[in-house]
Amino acid sequence: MRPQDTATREKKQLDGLWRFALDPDGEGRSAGWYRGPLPGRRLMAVPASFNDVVADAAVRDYFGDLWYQTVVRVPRGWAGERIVLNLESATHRAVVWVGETQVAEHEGGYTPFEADVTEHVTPGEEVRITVVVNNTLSFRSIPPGAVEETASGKKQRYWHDFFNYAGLHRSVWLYATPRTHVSDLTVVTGLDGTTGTVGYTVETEGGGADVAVVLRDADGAEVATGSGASGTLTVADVHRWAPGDGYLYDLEARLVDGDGATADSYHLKVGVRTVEVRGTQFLINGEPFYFKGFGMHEDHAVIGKAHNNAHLVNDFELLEWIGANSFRTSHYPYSEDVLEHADRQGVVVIDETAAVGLNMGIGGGIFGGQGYTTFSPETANDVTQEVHAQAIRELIARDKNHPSVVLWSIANEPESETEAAENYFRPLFDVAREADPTRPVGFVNVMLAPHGKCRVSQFGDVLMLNRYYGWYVDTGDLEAAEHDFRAELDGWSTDGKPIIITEYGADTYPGQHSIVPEPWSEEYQIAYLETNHRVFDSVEAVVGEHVWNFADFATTSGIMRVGGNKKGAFTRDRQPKAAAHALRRRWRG
Ligand code: BDP
Repeated sequence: MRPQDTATREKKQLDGLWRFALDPDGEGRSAGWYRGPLPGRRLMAVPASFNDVVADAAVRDYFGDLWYQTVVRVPRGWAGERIVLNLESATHRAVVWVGETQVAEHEGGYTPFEADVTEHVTPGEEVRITVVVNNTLSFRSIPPGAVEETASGKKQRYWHDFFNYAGLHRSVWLYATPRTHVSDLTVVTGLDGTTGTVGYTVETEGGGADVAVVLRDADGAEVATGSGASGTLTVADVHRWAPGDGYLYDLEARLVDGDGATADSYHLKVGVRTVEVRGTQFLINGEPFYFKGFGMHEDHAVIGKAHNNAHLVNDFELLEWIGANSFRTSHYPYSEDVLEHADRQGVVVIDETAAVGLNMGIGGGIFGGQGYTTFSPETANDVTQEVHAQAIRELIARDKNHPSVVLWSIANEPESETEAAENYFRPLFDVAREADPTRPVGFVNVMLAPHGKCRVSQFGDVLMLNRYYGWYVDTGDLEAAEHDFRAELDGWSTDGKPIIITEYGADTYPGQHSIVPEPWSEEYQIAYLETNHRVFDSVEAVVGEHVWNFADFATTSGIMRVGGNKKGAFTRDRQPKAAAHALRRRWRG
């Protein structure tokens, strides 16, 4: 649960400039760098990816341990409270010390973790917080990678097509709650005609207390109350949460002690809506929904994958400008601020884990990965599968209450045409469904595993396809692309499931023009999109189109990439290419 300020809780943000040190010899842990000030004088902004902040290639491409440290005064008013240290993310894993005591350890770069530090801090006094982040990717991490020996030393390799930005990308908090407190809250909403239902479950820690809940509308008027740790509230004439109408109620969960006083209070924004897959339709509130939008990235100059509110608002403004109603959090869980904003704006989200690049048939776009087998005892194995399962659980635990989230994507373009892939993925779908029985689950299929060959799609509720007809295949030949794409979709249509085209796109160098549609030109990007759209419009089971990508983004160096991936409708600094205007015409009508 995110840190909050409520009648019983307080939070203190620890963002700012932290001490920062790279540890290329890996000596910091054994030398106990957490016991005192970090060596060196370098400072680093938190939140930020460290890579592009420093003007040095050795820093940008660094992998291994990197250390962050700050000193914070614990508010004196927190005496007697439970005090918690919360990190919204540390990419890709971290160990945390408060003073000289290790308080937390976490694997996975995009989900939050926290530690009860009550016993290690004194309200009113300063305390040193040290975090060692490690950004190395291996076959035991999600996403995977490998460290290889080269003529110039060890190099980090990975098979996903975006730069391995790392560090403390999101906020760090210290917060206080009463000892007896709400420890989790789950809502499931339903509709019965004009009546809405809000099923809730409140979990408590730290002692016996009664639970009371109040649901208020957006104006603050009470619309339903309940008592007990779980129950169902009903709302007559409910204002539904719907695409384009991010109406939110406020659910307050209160713990009440023996004297009727409020022991703890926690608030959750609730959007009342339903999601259902029926045949080839994707229904929101019982109505067919067509996804229009993008696969996105958390990616900006200088700050890398850091969360930034100005960029958040700007990106959503551009989504609205262009007429998008949805996006996918390709290829990792985004900051929870992004999901809260999607809730408020009525933007629909496909929420994805960081399982990208589990495919040795591709890499850095479409080629590469040679020299490895995806699934084997040495590469992705049952340990990897458990790390992956945990990534799914943590994603769902964090995002289960967001009305904007309508579909879980448990992986992007993994190997899916082999028996090993089938065995690896089957249990992971169960993990997702057990964690959330209310939303559909899928994974994103790559063109190397077309209809009839893919052995994993059978487990999904929805088919999510990334296809590059007219780019990686039929390059420059849009007539062949149209024919081949339609033929493939006719195959998938026989599965009787909704199809969302989760990626289609063409690299486009802004300012590159051509009188005939020539790849890389702005004209070609438009012609490519129009070709794809003709295909989608002619296949009934297609219920969505997400262009790859919303904006140009940073990648590793490679002969396929010119200053990063250039498939954006917008440039990296969010200026429209000609295709953005064309999409706007299609999506806004
Ligand atoms: C797909 C990946 C995406 C890449 C894209 C591309 O899902 O991450 O950026 O292709 O090559 O393979 O542009």
